[in-house]
Amino acid sequence: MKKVSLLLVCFGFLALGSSTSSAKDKRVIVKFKGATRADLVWANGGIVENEFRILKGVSAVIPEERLARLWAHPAVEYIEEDRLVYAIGKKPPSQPAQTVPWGVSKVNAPLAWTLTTGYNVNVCVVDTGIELTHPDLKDNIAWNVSFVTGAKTGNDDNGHGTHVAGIIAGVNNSIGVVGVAYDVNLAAVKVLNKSGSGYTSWVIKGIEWCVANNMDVINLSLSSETYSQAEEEAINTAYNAGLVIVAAAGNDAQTGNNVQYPAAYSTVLAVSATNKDNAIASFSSYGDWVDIAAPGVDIYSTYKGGTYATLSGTSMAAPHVAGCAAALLAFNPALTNAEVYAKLTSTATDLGSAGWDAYFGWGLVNLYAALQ
Ligand SMILES: [Ca+2]
Ligand SMILES: [Ca+2]
Ligand SMILES: [Ca+2]
Repeated sequence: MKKVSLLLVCFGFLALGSSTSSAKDKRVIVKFKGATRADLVWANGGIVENEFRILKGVSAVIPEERLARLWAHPAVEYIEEDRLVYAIGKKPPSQPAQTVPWGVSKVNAPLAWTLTTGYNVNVCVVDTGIELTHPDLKDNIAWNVSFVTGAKTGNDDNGHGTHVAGIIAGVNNSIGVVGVAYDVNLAAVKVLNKSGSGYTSWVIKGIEWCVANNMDVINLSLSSETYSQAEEEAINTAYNAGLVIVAAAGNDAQTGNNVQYPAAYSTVLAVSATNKDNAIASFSSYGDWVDIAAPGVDIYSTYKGGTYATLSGTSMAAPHVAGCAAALLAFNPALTNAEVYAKLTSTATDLGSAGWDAYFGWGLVNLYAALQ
């Protein structure tokens, strides 16, 4: 077995069983004035899940943009959210007020938000999944799928992928955090299990899904010290299909600084981690394959259980760059992946020794500069 680790702490890469659903669909209860008209739900692109006998209505999943039209139909009495109900004492934690995490500010995302917020760009988080019900993420999760044996959906039972997703696209609302590109469509692609490990074959299936489903950007906050020809071929195919592929450089600086894959494949943008003072993180792997740097120390983001957590790792650095790539693509959809790589690296803020170096690559990613 090939071991792949999450670049947060050390973790290992197996597949099947998949499901997809769109969270931009809404779960609703539809009550009718007379006889139940399930046909109206179907006619509006919805899926009827239950027909009630106790009242003249149905529960359904329906695209948000069709709700108004359905409600306007004379046969419909009302539509309400199919709200979550909790066992007494099991309410989710109350939500903190929204703050902008330091890393999001450091890459100049807030300055860029008047120009782009990532709208209409599709970003695959190939990881432990994303918590599908997280109040600060759910509105941005458009797809979920699992390639982990025993896991049926892209829901995150670990926490790592949820943290990564919040850095890219925490929702801009009144709670929690806000992501670098808070209007993208996220795909929760689960390839790592509850303990944060998975087989290379699961990762390959995840990348295959991203290509088959017209994704624009893939974030890979995972790694292995062992080269895989199959994984490299899958990533090269994704690159040749036009996708931007961002990977964490690894957390191996103090434990051998071995070359890390997939970061070291030539078609991948490899990201090292910096702290608040723009110094390289002590754990951040370095080498001639590092392309760019981003915040990765003490990063506050979304976490499982509807909560938030502060974590460190190149796992946290890569999604800052993935978010910048998505925002750049939303701003200029004509850019190729090679042009996105070139824009981000040529406009990065040089750190360390002059020009490219093995710690920071071309420097600290700067979204606002990349848009000029
Ligand atoms: Ca928020
Ligand atoms: Ca590279
Ligand atoms: Ca430099």
